[in-house]
Amino acid sequence: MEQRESTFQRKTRETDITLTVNLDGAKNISLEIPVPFFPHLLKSMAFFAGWDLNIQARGDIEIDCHHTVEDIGIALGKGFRKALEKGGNVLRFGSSVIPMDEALSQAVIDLSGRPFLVYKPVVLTERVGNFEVLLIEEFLRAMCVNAEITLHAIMLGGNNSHHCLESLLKAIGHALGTAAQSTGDTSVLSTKGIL
Ligand SMILES: [Mn+2]
Repeated sequence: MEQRESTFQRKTRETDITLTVNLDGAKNISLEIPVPFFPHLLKSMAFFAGWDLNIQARGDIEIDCHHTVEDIGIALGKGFRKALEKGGNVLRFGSSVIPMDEALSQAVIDLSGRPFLVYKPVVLTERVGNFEVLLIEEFLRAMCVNAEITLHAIMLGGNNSHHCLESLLKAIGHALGTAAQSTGDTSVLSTKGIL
C-alpha cells in the first residue's frame, strides 16, 4: 500500500502554511505555529491519532489569530483527505470519550465524505492564556469541511477550559485514528458501496 502521507501548501495574503501529515506515523510531531496554546491542542490530537504531523505556519497574528487558526484547519483537512485517499478501505467510524481530570469530552466521527460539524462546548472562559477559545470551533469546522468528515465534538462536563479543550482534542485524535484504520480488505463500509 502507498504511504498514507501528504503535503499541503497554502499561501494567501493572510497566512503561509506548509503541512505534512502521515496517517501511519510514529507520532513525530513538529509544529511551528505563532499562536499561543493552539499547538498544545494540535499536538494532543495528532499524538492520539497516531500521526506524524509537521506544520510550519506564518500568519497575520498582529490582526488576530483567527486567519491562522482557520487556515491550519483548512490545510489539515485537505492534507488528511489527500492522505486517506492514497490508502485502501478504512473502518470509517470512530468514537472516543476521554477525561482530563474533571473534564470529559466525546468525539464521534464518520469519514463519510459528507462534511458536518456538531460542536457542543460546556461554558468556557473567553481565553486560555492568550488563546481565544471561540477559535476552536472555526478550526474544527474548517478541518471537517475540508476533510469531508462528520464530527460530533461534545464536551460532557468540566470547569477548567484548558482541560475541556485538551480532552476534546485528544478524543477527536483518538476517534480519527480509529476511523482511519485500514481494514486491509476491499470491502467498502457503506451499503451504497462507496463513501
Ligand atoms: Mn495541557
